[in-house]
Amino acid sequence: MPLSHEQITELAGMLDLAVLQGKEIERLTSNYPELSLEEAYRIQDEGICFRLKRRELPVGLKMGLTSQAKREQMGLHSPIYGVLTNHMQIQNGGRFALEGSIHPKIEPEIAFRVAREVRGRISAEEALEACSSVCAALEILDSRFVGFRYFSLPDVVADNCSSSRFVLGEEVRSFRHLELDRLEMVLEVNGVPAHTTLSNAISGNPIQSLVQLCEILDSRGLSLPAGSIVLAGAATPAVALESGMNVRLRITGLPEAKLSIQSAQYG
Ligand code: OOG
Ligand code: MG
Repeated sequence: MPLSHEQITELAGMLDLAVLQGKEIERLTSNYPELSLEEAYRIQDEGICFRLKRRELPVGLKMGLTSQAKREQMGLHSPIYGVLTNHMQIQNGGRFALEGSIHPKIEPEIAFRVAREVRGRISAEEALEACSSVCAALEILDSRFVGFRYFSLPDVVADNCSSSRFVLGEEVRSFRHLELDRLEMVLEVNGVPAHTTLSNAISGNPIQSLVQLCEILDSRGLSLPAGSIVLAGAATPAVALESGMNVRLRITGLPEAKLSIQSAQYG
């Protein structure tokens, strides 16, 4: 049976409370095994409305499950998107306190900023033309579901694709010379490489994530607003965060993104 608007709002409220309290909850599909992807995006939309009511501002979108590495890590197999707000952004080189998180992880990404509104399906060339800059990005994930595992695609979509925080490296405006599918990406923890890969791990070419995002948005009758930042999805599996970690993402031709992880008591 399709969910009523009241049920959609109630599930969004449960997830929102889990974020605010930093407490994990049962995956939604254990009670609603027939939850559809379409309903899951509506739960996500409602969850974002809660944030906007708290005066958070939407700043962009994130693609998820765009690399084989991530699809294997999560056992889920199609690209999905979530919404980013200003509250989720941490300045490059800043600190992240673990208190309030459930089971946070970090992952290496590439981000694009789109200069103009993008409406409808677009080609990779059109996607590139719409971008005003590219940068290295770190995403912190924190699933609201028990153990950060065994959830389905509708669960994770409803949970705004496990989004928690993100960091952007300095944005590069003259990027046309970069071969976006051939950049080396090194995720370092305390100066030691944790994962190394090429940027083509992300959708074959990270710009394809933007193409896919526009496709999903179009299928929902939505467009990508001018000025949005778009995370293209992680290139490697995510790494669990621990207090004291210094995390750095180095990408050929792009300024690095970095972050230090702390326990607030000692911060
Ligand atoms: C889902 C979010 C995936 C990515 O970059 O692939 C994601 C998850 O791993 O819980 O953000
Ligand atoms: Mg991600």
